[in-house]
This record gives sequence, structure tokens and C-alpha cells, in this order.
Amino acid sequence: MDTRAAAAAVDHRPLSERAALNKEALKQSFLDNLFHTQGKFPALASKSDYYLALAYAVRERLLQRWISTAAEYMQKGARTVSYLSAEFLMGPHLGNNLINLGIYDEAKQAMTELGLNFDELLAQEEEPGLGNGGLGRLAACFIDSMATLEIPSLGYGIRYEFGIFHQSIVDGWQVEKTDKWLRYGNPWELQRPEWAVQVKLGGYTEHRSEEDGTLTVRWIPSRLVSGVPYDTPILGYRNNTANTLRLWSAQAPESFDFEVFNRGDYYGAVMQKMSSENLSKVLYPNDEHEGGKELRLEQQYFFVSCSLQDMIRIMQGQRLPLEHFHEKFAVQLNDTHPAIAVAELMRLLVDEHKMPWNRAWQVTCKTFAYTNHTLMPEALERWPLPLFKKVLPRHLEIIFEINARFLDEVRRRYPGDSARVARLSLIDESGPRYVRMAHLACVGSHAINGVAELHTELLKSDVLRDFYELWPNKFSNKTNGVTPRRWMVLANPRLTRLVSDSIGEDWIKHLDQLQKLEPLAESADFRSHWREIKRANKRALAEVIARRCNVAVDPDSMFDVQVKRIHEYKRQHLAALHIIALYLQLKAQPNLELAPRTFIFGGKAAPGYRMAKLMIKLITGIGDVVNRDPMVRDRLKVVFLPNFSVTNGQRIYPAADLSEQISTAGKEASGTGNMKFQMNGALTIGTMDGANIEIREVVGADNFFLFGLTTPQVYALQAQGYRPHDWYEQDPQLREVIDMIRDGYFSRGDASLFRPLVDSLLWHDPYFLFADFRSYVECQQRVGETWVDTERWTRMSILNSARSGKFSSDRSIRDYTKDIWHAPSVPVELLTEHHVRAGLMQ
Ligand code: NBG
Repeated sequence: MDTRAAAAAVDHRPLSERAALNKEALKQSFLDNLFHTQGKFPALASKSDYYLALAYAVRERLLQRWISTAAEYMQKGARTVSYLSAEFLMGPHLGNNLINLGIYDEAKQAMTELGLNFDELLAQEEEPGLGNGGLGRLAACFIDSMATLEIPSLGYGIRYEFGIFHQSIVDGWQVEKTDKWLRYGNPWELQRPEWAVQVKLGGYTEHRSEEDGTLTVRWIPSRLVSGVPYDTPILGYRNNTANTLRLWSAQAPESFDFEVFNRGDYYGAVMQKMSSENLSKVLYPNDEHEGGKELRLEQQYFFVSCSLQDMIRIMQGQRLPLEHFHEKFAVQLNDTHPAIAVAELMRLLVDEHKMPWNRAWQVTCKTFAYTNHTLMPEALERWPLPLFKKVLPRHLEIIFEINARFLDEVRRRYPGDSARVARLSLIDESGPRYVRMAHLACVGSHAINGVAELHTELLKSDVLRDFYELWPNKFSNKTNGVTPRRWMVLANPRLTRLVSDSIGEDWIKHLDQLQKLEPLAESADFRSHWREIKRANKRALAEVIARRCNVAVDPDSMFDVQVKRIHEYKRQHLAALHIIALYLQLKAQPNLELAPRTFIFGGKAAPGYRMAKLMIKLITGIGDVVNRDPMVRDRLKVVFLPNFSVTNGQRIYPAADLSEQISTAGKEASGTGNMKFQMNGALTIGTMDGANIEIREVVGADNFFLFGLTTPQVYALQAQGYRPHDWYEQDPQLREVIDMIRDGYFSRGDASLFRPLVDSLLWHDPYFLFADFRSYVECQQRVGETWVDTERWTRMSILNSARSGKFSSDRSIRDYTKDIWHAPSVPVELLTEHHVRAGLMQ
């Protein structure tokens, strides 16, 4: 389906005058909602009331698309992609919806004419932070692209009452506060209690032979939880499509309460209600790490079971037999968090719908596909067997059965190779027994993918090697992408205007067209415009920094930025070592010619990850010393911007000159921040890791600052016995830097504070900072030299953006549809009032 043809079919006839897409109508519904929904008048209304009134006005406008989309899909019985993800890091909806509806400027004008500050209203929205980092944000970009490409899809996840914690920095340390994003209500969701489903937990199973000889299993749970769906419309960019994000909220089922209640245990009944609702209370604030927590397993099972039952309900509504489940739905497992879906679909088909095992297994395998997002061994989910059995007794039996059949196949293929059987088994029996979720996902899926070329290769050669040998055809690569609607059009309106004025607007849906900017890199005039825009974005960020960090930074200095979750493998501390090295240089040679730099960090540390929190303290400690030292004469500034989020990212990426992507080679699966920076014209300093490799490939080696060991070199160094202390001994500059930290220079003389960090580096350095230090410092030297040549830097910046087309999530989604989902586009025709009235009369 040619999306340009579809774009031409965008319809502007409103469902009723109330939802017309123009300024005056928007003003009218804004006022209507202020009075009739918020129940406020101007003297009483808060900014939040105004925001909500505008949000409801916009919602009225997208409901027509939502209803029309549902009607179209129902009528066509469209094949649907179900994207199962424990996280959706959506970011604020209002601005994005206005852009996708094509009424951003109208809304701004309408508010201005009413005497309101539009940007202030936008800023009122509490972003739904229902994700940790890259994995959750990827899911959000993907559903945006599916809607834009008109692919019928449902995002399924959890409606956490508390999303990722709010981070503030107190005395240089991270402090967490709960994220009460629902405090003032959420205008973007509709509760659908009529589609609630019941989920069982705990208890035991009963096996019975029926009279006809078949074996049936009954699961008698110890608890029931009700899952209530909350739907959020996901608009495509300037088309008629509004897909659905369906998030499940856990509630106590009344009937169950009554049983306890009737026994006279009122208190117990209330407690039970509370404990049921705990299931969707809070997002676990860890990425890349799993804690073996019972509640987390329950959360995973809860949303998976709700979602699969919902898909079955949809099929039954369309009178489709369950044998055709895999034809109706392509279900993508976003990492292993939803992998229990393999066993749950088997249970639903076999136990509840009486489908024979073999048939059910075929349907299951054709339904699921699995995306892996990590190479960190400690992040591969596994559940202790006793815990698993306690929460999901029936699923454990099903997994044993799947495993027995699977291992039979393995034994036939590799007779006598019991080591291989043990490696492949769904149950880890090397010590205490565990259920391996990645293995369950691999066995139950027809497609397995990594998220960047290197990552997929490493899955095949290392993490999932045995599966690759068994089923090479299941594996493919799907390099990540990000949506240009949010990350360029919404985040960087100035650049958007310049680009659209230069090459037209098509690039927003066809990011490859940014290529047309390449010749403009040679125009001095264009370069000067380009710089002006970057400077304006930097000025805006400088104001934020002044407000939040109380540090004045110079918009003409180079903005050298590292924003992402704080992790040792991402090596924020390597950047810190480089800053200290620069600082020492300035101290030694006060008149050194050094291009002024502002180092900007942002990112959250998992609350229980001590080393990551210490890394934040180190960065803020360096800032305290450097920012105040008169000898530095403002040539270096170091700031840690608190509470990195989608909202803050939208301000940061457009203002960056240099993007730090400095993970140890072989550790970052892909990265997506790297793509957001590139689109917005930042140059990358990076290792040969994740998608950096592909970024470098498209921008060309001349336009990328490469440093560090490659993955094979890291492996070789590890194999030969890496002794970081030797590297420390041999590099006087590194020694000076480390000694300074150790001696308390950045901790007001406290020599014990950074001891754990320094000792870990000196004696273990699991992420090879010392081995990469020299190469990084030298590369940064080249960055500094290039920066001074302003015209050259600008040319490189333009080329980076012009060559970012590959990293649109539209491209990723096209790859998934072509190779895995095979879900054709279904353009939507808008229903008008006439259709609705006709429907009522039938
Ligand atoms: C993250 C990887 C990133 C990758 C995103 C999205 C997890 C478990 N993985 O490199 O670390 O870009 O997933 O694929 O959060």
C-alpha cells in the first residue's frame, strides 16, 4: 500500500460540528470542556484545568478516527499485530496528537487568542513513564509507526499506577520519588470495564481421565484477579488511522471477595482486594536486570493472560475459529517479559478450549515471534522453579511437556549429545533449578530477532548459539528505529521548518528523503541557518539547565551529551575520566587553547544499583569542582540534568553537538538515543557497538568519531587475562586521574567515598574502561580539533541528519511486516455522522 496515496485520502469531514478540525471549533470545544468536563471558570481554573480542557477537545477530534478504525478492522476482519510489552514509554500525548492530526499551529493560535500560553499548557501533562528506557521507548515508537503505516495493531501492556520513579539530585546523589502520573486524571484513556477478564494465580491442578479416555486438567487457583482494560488511541501521522494501546489494570473480582467476606472475614477480604490491586501498582525500576521477584512474575503473567484472552474474545466476536488464531494475530514478544504467553496460549487452547495438543502447538508456534534486547547474561530472565510452581502450577506442567517433546527432537538431531540437551533445555538444572524464559520464547516462536546487526550476530554465535544451530531460519535481524514525528517534528520544530522549507514535507513519512539535504551541506547560507537553529535549541536548553541545575552554561560551547540509563556497561564513568583528564590539562597549562565544552549528563540509576548511583555522585562531584574553579575560566562545565525522561529528551537531543555512545563493544544491543541525536544533527563519538556500527556505515567513517576495542578484541583481551592495574601503571595520565578520584578530590577530601568504584576499576574493570581510555582521550582530541573548524563541523552535522533515513522506526516496522508479521496495511475510511445514524437505524 502506497502511504502517499493513503495520505491523499485523509478526510477532514468531522463526525459532528463539535469535532471540526479548525481553530474556531477548537476554541469552542476547549471552552465547552472547561465548563462541562472540568466544571471550572477562568477565575478558578488552574493551568492543569486548561491543559485538560484542551486535551479533551483534542480527544473529541481523534475519537472519530478511533471509531472509524475499529469499524474498518472489524468489517475487514483484518490481520492484526499484537505487540506484547511490559513497558510502553509513551511520553506526553497532547503535542504528538496535535501534530499527527495536523492541527498543532491551529491549537497554538486558538490558545493564544484566548490569552493562554500554549507551551505552558503542554508542559502541564504528566508523561506516562511506563517504561525504564530503550526497550519501553522502542515499543512506543513502534506503535506510532504501525499507525502511520496503517497496520492494524494493538499494543498490550500494564497500566502501572506508578511509572518509573521521578529522580531528583540532592547533595549530588540520586533521590527517588514515586511517579503519581494519574494524580489529575488521564484524559487520553477510556476505561473498558465491559471487557474485563479474570486471571487465575497460585493453587494446584487436578488431572482426570474422562470417560472417552481423554485426559483433562483443571487448575484450581488460590487467587483470582480481574484485569480491566484502559484504551489509549494511537494516531497515525496525518491519516485516518487510530490504533489502540490497551493497558491492563488489576482489580479484585467482587465474587471472590464475597467468599471471604461471607466467612466473616471482612478484614481479610479487604486485604485480598488490596493485594490484587498491587499487581499493576508499580513498574519495576530495573532495566537489563531481573530480580526473581514473585510480584514481577505475577505482573508478567497477568498482562499476558489478559491480552490473550482479549484476542480470543475478539476472534469469537468475529466468529473466527481458534484454529485460525495465528492467521488473525501476529503476536510479538518484546523481550522475555511476556514469554509466558507461549505456555498461556497452550493452556487456553488445550485446557479451556479443548484443542488437541499438537494442533495447539502448531497454532502457538505460528503465532509468536520473539525479539531479544540484551546480551547481558545477568539480564536473561529465569525463574526459580519453586517460585514458578507456586504462582503458575499449571504452566509449569505445560512447560515440562513442551520441554519433553522439544528435547526428544534435540536428541534425535544430536544423538548422544547430552551436554547440548542440557544447554538447550527450558529448565536450567546446573544448580538450583530455573525456568529459562528466553528458551521458552525461542521454542514457542517461529521468528527470533536481534535489534542491530552486531547484536543479531552475537545472538547467533553466542547467547542463542544452540538455537541458531538448530533452527537457523528462525533468526533474522531487525535494526531498531525511532519515530521522526516525536523526535524531530515535535522535539525540533525549528529544524523541521528549515528541512520542510528546503525539501518539502514528505520526509516526515519517508525519512530516506532527508538525503535531499546532502547537496545543501555545501551551501554556506544553509549551513548558517542550520547553525542558527542549533544555537537557538542550545539556548533553550541552557535556560533549562540554569533553572534545574543552577549552572550557567554558554550556548556557544560544544554541548557534549550523554543521556541514557546509568550503567557500568554504558560507561558514563569513562566520560567522567576524560573530563578529569581535560581538567588536569587546564590546570597544568592555564593558557591552553581549548574549545569550551559543556558536558551534559542525564539518566536514572536503578534504585538498588549502588555502583550506578555512585557514578552519578562522581559526575556531580566533578561538576562541583570544575564549575567553580576560576582557573578553568568557563572552558569546562559539567552538569547532571535530573530526571531524564521522554519530555526532557525532547529538549536535549535537538540541542546536542556531540552524542556519547561509548559502551564496551559487544554490550549495547542497539541503542536508540544514538539515532535521535543523529537525526537532530549531533555527531557521534562511539565504539563499534550496537547500532553505532550501522550509523557509521551510513554517515561514512569521516563523519563519525570512532574509538576503542572491537568486540573480538574485547573477547581476546578477556581470554588472555585482562589486568587493568597494568594499564593504570603504564599510563601516567590515567594514573593521575584515578589517583585524584581515589584521594577524595571530588568528594571534599573523603577518600573512602569512591573507593568501591576505583577498586572495581583497578582490579576488575569488567567493562574495559582502562583498555579504552587512551583511545577515547585521543578521539576526543580529534573531536575538539574538528569543532574549531565551524564550517566543517556544520557540514558533518548536516550529513549526519541527511543520512539518518535508515533509523526511522517506519523502516523497522516495514522490515518486521515483510519478514515476520505479513500484516497488510488497511487504510481507514472515516465514518461520518451519516454512517453512525444509519447504523443506529438498522
Ligand atoms: C535495551 C538495549 C538497548 C536497545 C533497547 C531497544 C533492554 C533490556 N534492552 O541497546 O539495552 O536499544 O533495548 O531494543 O532494555
